Amino acid sequence: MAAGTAEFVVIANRLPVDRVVDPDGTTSWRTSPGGLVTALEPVMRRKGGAWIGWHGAADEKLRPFTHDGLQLVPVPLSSQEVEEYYEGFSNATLWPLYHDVVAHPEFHREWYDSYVAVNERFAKRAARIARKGAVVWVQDYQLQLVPQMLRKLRPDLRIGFFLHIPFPPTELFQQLPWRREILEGLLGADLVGFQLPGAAQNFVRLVRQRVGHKTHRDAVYLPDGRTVIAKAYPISIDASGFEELARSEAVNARAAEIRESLGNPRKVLLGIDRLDYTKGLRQRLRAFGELVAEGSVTVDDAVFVQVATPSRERVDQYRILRDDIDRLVGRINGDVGRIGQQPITYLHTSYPREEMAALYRAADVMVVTPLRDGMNLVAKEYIACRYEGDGALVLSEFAGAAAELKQSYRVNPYDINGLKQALLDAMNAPRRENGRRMKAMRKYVVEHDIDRWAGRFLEDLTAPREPHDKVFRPPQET
Ligand code: GDG
Repeated sequence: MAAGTAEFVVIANRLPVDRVVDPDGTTSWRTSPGGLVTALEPVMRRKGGAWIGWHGAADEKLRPFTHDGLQLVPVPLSSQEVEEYYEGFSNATLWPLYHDVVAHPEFHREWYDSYVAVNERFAKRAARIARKGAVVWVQDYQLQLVPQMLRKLRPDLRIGFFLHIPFPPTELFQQLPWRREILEGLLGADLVGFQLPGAAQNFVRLVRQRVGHKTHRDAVYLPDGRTVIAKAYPISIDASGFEELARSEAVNARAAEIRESLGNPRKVLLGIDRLDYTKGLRQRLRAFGELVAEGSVTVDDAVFVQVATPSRERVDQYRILRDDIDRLVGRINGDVGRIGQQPITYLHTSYPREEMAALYRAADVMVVTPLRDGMNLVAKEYIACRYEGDGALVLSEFAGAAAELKQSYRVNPYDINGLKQALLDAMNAPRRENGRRMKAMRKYVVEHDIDRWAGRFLEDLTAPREPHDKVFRPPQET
């Protein structure tokens, strides 16, 4: 695409497309299903926007191309950068650190150097294609230095940043050897969005303590007269798209087939997650296993279907987790299963959206029990698919979604007894009780969908701003 032409630019670690190889060997691109691209597509088309991101293959340079009317700008990554910037600093340092250190974060200086180099590449690419005064929206933890880098190159741009994962409490964030660099990187944006108000407050407090800027509520006053706003924008889903899919005949027929092949149990419980140590799979499966072992639930009564989508398979912690879960499921099924009747159906695979919707339709109880999660879209997708107003959601209080889905059965996932009780409550509640809860949650999710999320963020990002006149306090030592 020609330099200086894009009026709206999205920067994300990945482009919203996957490469597919057809049987005859030719390759083509398919839009990857995801709320973000669905929400941003209309804005991108209207404004002649561009999306900058890695295309998913290491050591390959591609020219910008158009797919389905979207202008895509691929950023190359070498295999060493995939190891150090992506698998290393992003997924073995920042990811565990930002998720309450539920796994141990690793700090390596060469990983950070690679993170800086890759962030710089993304920033330069954006600086080249953005039109004067364009709006640029940077996504997520892999690119926290981009706002500052981009502002240096192009002070005329309006820059927004959204963090999809939690922002840690100050005590944990302080562990990061590059804490100040990350904070300053984010402060290059005009608007920094988080999933929850608490995360925005953590950020503002850290900026005050560590960088020494003046702050007031959600505003940070910079010495150059800029004001950075840090606020919560809880993300959501394409609720009507999911509902439409869920209402289709094919999906309902498939849902019936799924129940049938599970032996038509009284209750089907379902978990769908990327196979990630933040998602609380161990605790959830143990709780269900104990219920069956002690006879509170029989195999005719209930089965648990757990879909664990393969994820980050080259990162050590994820390999260990996969083996742990394999063993745990094997042990539970071995201990309490009967011939032809296994309490847990475990699927380590990913499915098309239609199959996901069929699973949501087939499930009486959706079990979402992360140890820490920015939002958790699966919880909202389940609700969108329950158009008859039935079904129940068991939801961890440590998922961002818990702040909104107040009628769920809320649990502390570390409390196995509490978890067992919540599963029983959700399974055994009268229909009317679950109906009342589900209707309230549906109303909320339908009203607060992804369009509204993107609209609110972009409206705040593009609102007129005057330079402030706050006195600058010199930065304290860190
Ligand atoms: C991060 C934050 C935040 C899963 N398996 C399949 C599949 N999925 C889809 C789900 C859902 C998405 O992936 C997972 O979203 P989550 O929100 O549950 O979790 P993360 O991937 O960890 O996402 C999270 C999110 O960003 C958005 O801001 O909510 O807290 O961690 O949409 O449906 N989709 C298909 N097949 C699968 O097998 N098609």
